[in-house]
Amino acid sequence: MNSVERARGLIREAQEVFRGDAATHRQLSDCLDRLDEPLRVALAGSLKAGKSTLLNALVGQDIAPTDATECTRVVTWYRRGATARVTAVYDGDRTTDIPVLRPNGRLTFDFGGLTADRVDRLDVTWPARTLRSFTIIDTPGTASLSTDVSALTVDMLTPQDGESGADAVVYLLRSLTNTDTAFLARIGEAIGRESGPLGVVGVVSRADEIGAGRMDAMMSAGEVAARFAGELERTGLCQAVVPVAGLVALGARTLREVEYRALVELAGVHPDELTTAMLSADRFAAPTTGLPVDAALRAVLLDRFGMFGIRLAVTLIRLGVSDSPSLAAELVQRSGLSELREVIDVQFGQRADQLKTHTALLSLLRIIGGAGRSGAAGVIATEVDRMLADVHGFTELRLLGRLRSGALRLPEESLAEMTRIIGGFGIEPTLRLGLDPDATPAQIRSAAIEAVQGWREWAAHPLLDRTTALACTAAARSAEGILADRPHP
Ligand SMILES: Nc1nc2c(ncn2[C@@H]2O[C@H](COP(=O)(O)OP(=O)(O)OP(=O)(O)O)[C@@H](O)[C@H]2O)c(=O)[nH]1
Ligand SMILES: [Mg+2]
Repeated sequence: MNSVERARGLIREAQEVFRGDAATHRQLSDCLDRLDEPLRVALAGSLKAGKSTLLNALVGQDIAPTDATECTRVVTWYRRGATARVTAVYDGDRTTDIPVLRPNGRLTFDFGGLTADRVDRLDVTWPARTLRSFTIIDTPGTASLSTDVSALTVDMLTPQDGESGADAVVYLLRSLTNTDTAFLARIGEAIGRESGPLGVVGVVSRADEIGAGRMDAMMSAGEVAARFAGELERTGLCQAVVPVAGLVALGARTLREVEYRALVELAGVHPDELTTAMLSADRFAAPTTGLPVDAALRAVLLDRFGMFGIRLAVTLIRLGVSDSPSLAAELVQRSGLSELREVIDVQFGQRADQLKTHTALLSLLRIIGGAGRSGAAGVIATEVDRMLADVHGFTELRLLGRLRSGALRLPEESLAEMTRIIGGFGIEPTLRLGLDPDATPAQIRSAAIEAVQGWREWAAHPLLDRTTALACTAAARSAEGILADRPHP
């Protein structure tokens, strides 16, 4: 029986035990239902880190207000629905529809007479494809651990009841501050229960602004932010770190023909002249620059792509990109969004069941009152604790975070191999074993046997410290898992 089914079974058993307690029974039903819903991914991070912009870029549509005052202070849930609709839950249990406005083309949610401090949550349903696989939760920026709004985000990520909470987190930051490290550690503790975070991906956000001025437009965001990403990886708090320029990505995914034509016109300007006109944003948007594109449209470009995005687009057009879909694709690739989507798929999408099971087990423990309970509930709680410690997928996720932190004493090559075998690049057996996708069952089997033996030998190495030896044992177990899943030839 796989771990989802085991978790379902335990929740049902708990329902039996709490048959007579309507409130607990309902919480347990919610817990069960959640296993069939899309994975809940929260976007968290410091103030103005670019969370809402990144959400829009991931969805490929403008659905989350950016820079707006009231709505950015409220936790907002984006779910898939047939129609676009925004509902505020306020004053405890009251709800009201919130109009969506676009003054000057900028999306805002009109709170009317409501103020952010009265609103517990905004629920947005939207007909967007990405939301089929993920429910995305946009959280208010965290300034420090002590402010009210930060507390809202912490509560959301580390829920006290069975209702809310995220299964995975994308944490955005522009520089690694103590607040960020403390916050990440806190999330890690809560989500992974002291043994390390489950499902946390770091994003070095607004990557186009890092090293601004010095930047060569053809450099990918990755190159610019790689050093910083390395620092974040060494904290061991995230499974992967990706630099992303969300603004460029969003602009690209929603590129309009009129914008494309304006960029083509700019690309036709003599390079020296354009470089001078683009020395600063003010200069670029000024009414009199002698540039072919009118000032209003230049301001729009600046707002939608930023200076880096415009420079990058112009360079790409000069290099021969000759239609708007190709330009959009190149920009998305270079913004880091493609890589982030891949990482989200590998770390969250492919492991959705495991992440959801993990959240469900923690909720179950909270609902039934933990292992201190006696009787039938105590037996269930003990079994939940055992599952949390034993489910190998959980171990793999915790280990993925630590692999890049330098905590394991293994050669670089073996670390890369360990990342692969525990599913760091995808959970398909061929990916784990580094084989061709069309490898035969016999090839998979023999490679898996070899991997089991190799990692067991490492684990038994007398000079290895305990942490590293345990990690090698975990890698051997991952390889055994591949063997266990396939019938003997
Ligand atoms: N240059 C650049 N600007 C960005 C990028 N992402 C966001 N911004 C700008 O940064 C500002 C804040 O962006 P938001 O997406 O609202 O950031 P947020 O983290 O949601 O902000 P709060 O919710 O208020 O904490 C806006 O002016 C965005 O246009 C980016 O990748 N590059
Ligand atoms: Mg925001």
